[in-house]
Amino acid sequence: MTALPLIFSPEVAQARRHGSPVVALESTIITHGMPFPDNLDTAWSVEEAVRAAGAIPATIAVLEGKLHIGLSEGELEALATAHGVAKLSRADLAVCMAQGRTGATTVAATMIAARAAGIACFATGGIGGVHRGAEHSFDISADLHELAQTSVSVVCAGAKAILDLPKTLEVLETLGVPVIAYAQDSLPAFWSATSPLPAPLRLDDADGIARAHLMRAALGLPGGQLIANPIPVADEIPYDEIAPIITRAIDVADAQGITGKALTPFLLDRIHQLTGGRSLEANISLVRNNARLAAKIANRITTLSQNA
Ligand code: PSU
Ligand code: MN
Repeated sequence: MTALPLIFSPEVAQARRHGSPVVALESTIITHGMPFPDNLDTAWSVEEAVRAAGAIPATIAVLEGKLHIGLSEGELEALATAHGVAKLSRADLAVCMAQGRTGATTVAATMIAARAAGIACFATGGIGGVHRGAEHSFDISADLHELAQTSVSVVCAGAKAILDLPKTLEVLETLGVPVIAYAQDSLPAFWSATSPLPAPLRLDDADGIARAHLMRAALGLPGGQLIANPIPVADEIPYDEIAPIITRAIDVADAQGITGKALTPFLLDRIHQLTGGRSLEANISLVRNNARLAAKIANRITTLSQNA
């Protein structure tokens, strides 16, 4: 049988030996979600936020066919400056690895890697979801199906508001994925701390989220939890303010015929331009905020499972 080529960074390898908490981080946000050099600065500062909150960061990517769990500074920098890196989801992860190629992992692929590495908790910015017009395009991110089958708790800032949020919630409910707002009733919407939609579930601390994670395992339920952590209000772009900008960006994407994997990166980039960089600052703030919460959850999961 083919052995899985996993490579742990030294600090992740040490955390595994000591049973210390680890937080997985994705790499598509570095290669496709932000421009250089903000992507690299963000990758570093997000790793620092995880360490400061008492866990070890494991940024995940495929480098020359190997699945890396934790990247060195040099590897991070190489990814952040590379052009034309593949964006890997469940469908293309194995092909990329078998061919010895390099690719960045989306939420779906990062969850697969995290589970393979025994990591329970993962922080990102926003997950993929049901795109607007999906009734015509059928564009529904593989992230949603991954959440239904891979047992990792994913901390995000809600689904990106470029998506159809009500349809995204419906699909998550159909798939049996708990969508848990952190310490508020409203569903956060990425750049905005609140949205007009109520969140299906609410938990107010990391301990409660960790207990729910472990209870799913005790029930034998496959699949993860989606934790929707609102962006700090000081950094948000209110929902009513960002909504027309999103509509403009989607109109441009439609006019240019942008579809498939290219759509999410295109829209993020357009919105960064249309907001004069403000949405990028918000994006950086929310990822760091998610990293802090994920580290707390990872700590509680570790402590509760060691005392079980
Ligand atoms: N969140 C961000 N920036 C990103 C993404 C999420 O703040 O670039 C990426 C994630 O990797 C997510 C992917 O899994 O976008 C979703 O892409 P798609 O809609 O093509 O499934
Ligand atoms: Mn898609």
